[in-house]
Amino acid sequence: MTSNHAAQAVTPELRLWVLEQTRAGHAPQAVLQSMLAAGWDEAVAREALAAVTGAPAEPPTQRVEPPAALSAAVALPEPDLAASPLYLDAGDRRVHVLQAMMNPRVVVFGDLLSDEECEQMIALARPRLARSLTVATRTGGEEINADRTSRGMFFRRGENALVARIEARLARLLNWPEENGEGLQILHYQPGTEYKPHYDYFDPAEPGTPSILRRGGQRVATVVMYLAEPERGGGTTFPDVHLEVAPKRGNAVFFSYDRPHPATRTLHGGAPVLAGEKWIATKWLRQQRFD
Ligand code: PD2
Ligand code: ZN
Repeated sequence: MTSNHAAQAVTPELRLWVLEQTRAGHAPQAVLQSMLAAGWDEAVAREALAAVTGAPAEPPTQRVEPPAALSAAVALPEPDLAASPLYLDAGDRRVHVLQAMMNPRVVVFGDLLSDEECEQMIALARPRLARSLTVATRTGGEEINADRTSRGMFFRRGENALVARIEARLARLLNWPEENGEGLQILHYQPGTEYKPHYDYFDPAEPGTPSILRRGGQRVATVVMYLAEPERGGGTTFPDVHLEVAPKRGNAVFFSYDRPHPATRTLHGGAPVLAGEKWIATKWLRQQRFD
């Protein structure tokens, strides 16, 4: 469906489109929203809807904002894959490019971290791990979050030489300022634990989101680095595209999202670990400086 912003009237094309949407079972309000988001004048959109449904056209009410999916896309972190390289120079390390998908934007890297770096990260994180707790809405107390059964901790950005080195490497690899990154998060999964599918961006509909966004803006990309591989299970899954990334030590999966909306197809989760232990380091990248 296209709209003519210069002279808007109910065209046969628009009428046909509304008819198809209605027959496909879409609610009149949803069809109206789609027309508004595509740039149709509200009075014309309501007239087209009325012509198809047979109901009298309702007068335009308050201004309806286009949905978030159609808000402007933002600049994103992105490795330079224009020349289809097998390796990328990440400053102090040559990183392997193993796989790349456009929609959702997902890139799998090999050998991003050495075995020694993985082991050192685990050793530094282990004494500081804590079980994720959330407020129980029913009791008001605290309870274990069933969607996220791993244990974790955060390093401050540049907290030690190893963390600083990895952050500089990621900034170079993804062409994104180090200052826009959150501190690295380390997670430890034991058999039976998982991270249920979720989005990493902050949901604009949540009341707490505006205050979170004041520090650094939205998250626009994630890098999950595998520090220790389980024997079975524990892949990073992208259910919308039926993709599963194997949690191989030293490898990483990068994905970006240009708007905080499921249209990015970046729903992802950590599959249950079936045997062995899985350790990851996650780096979330923000739109602006995260201080
Ligand atoms: O452990 C993972 O594979 C995983 C899956 C989904 C990690 C995250 N999300 C995350 O750290 O955001
Ligand atoms: Zn995630």
